[in-house]
Amino acid sequence: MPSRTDLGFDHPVPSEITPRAAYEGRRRWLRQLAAGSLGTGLATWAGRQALAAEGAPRGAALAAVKSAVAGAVTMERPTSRADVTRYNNFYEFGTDKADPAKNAHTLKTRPWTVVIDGEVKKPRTLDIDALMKLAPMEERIYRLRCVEGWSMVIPWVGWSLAELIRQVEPTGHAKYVEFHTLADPKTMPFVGSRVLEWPYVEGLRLDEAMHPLTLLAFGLYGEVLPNQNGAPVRLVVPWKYGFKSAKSIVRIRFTAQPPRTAWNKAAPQEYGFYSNVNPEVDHPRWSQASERRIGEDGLFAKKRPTLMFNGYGAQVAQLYTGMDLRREF
Ligand SMILES: Nc1nc2c(c(=O)[nH]1)N[C@H]1C(S)=C(S)[C@@H](COP(=O)(O)O)O[C@H]1N2
Ligand SMILES: [Mo]
Repeated sequence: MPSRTDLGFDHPVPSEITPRAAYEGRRRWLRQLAAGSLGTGLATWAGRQALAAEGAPRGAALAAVKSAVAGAVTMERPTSRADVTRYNNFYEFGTDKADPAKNAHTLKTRPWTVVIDGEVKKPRTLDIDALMKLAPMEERIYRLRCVEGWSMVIPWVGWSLAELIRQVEPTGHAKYVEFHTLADPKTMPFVGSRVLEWPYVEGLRLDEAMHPLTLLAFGLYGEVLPNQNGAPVRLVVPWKYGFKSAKSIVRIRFTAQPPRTAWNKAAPQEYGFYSNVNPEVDHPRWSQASERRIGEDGLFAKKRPTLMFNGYGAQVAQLYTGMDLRREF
């Protein structure tokens, strides 16, 4: 992102979380395990992985079924829960990777409503708990590639955004979907700072939003989302750079015009509307040909080659046939 360099020496130091909070979180987790309230299958597997690593205090379990969507489960080794919950970009809570884990405890995720409006026949205002019940939770293990040149593998819990879109019935004018995120200066210390224009807004073309891989996520590692990862609901678009995956969403608006998005407004020559992962189109200030996988970033670790569409080309390339992806980056 424009304000930082990415030298690879900014990996967070061990947890800022108090030992007591971590300890209590783990005890609650063990009680849930003993009570058998963790659901079955992958969610439980993810829970055990979570137990093995430090990170954010444990949240409530979120049971999920294995996803049947093509490409939804990579066999690559997931990034540790500690890294997923401590190495974050969430500028509302600060611009250092360790800031969101330190500061996002102030985010209030209940009550929380999401407004769905604009070019739809059935606009709705949904309480977060009602929204969560709208479709069965699935576990999706996706690669996440940040535009800064690093990547992770994250086991998300959620369901395809398409499930919601079908229910609200977009009108014939709907061509884009806009995602508005919370901008609350009382709980978000960096809202008001001039790094970005707030609220953080992202957007997709309607067909991208309808793609089965586009996920509305409510959890990770078999638990509700930690605040720093965008609780209580965020977007995950695995073939696009991470900044498209807006956190802490409060409004989903269908529009005829292309949305003005936060990073595009801040630096249009650097961050295009599409922002598909593309190793052949460099960022003006660095190459996008390779990436470092968080957790593998020792001094002598090799970078990994970045894959077109972050490796999801078989599923999504047809969305872009006929487009010049250098021009429409
Ligand atoms: N509201 C909001 N959403 C956001 C961001 C942000 O600063 N604010 N950062 C984005 C960026 S740059 C990335 S890489 C991902 C990081 O998600 P993670 O911290 O859960 O890995 O969130 C994205 N969503
Ligand atoms: Mo990012």
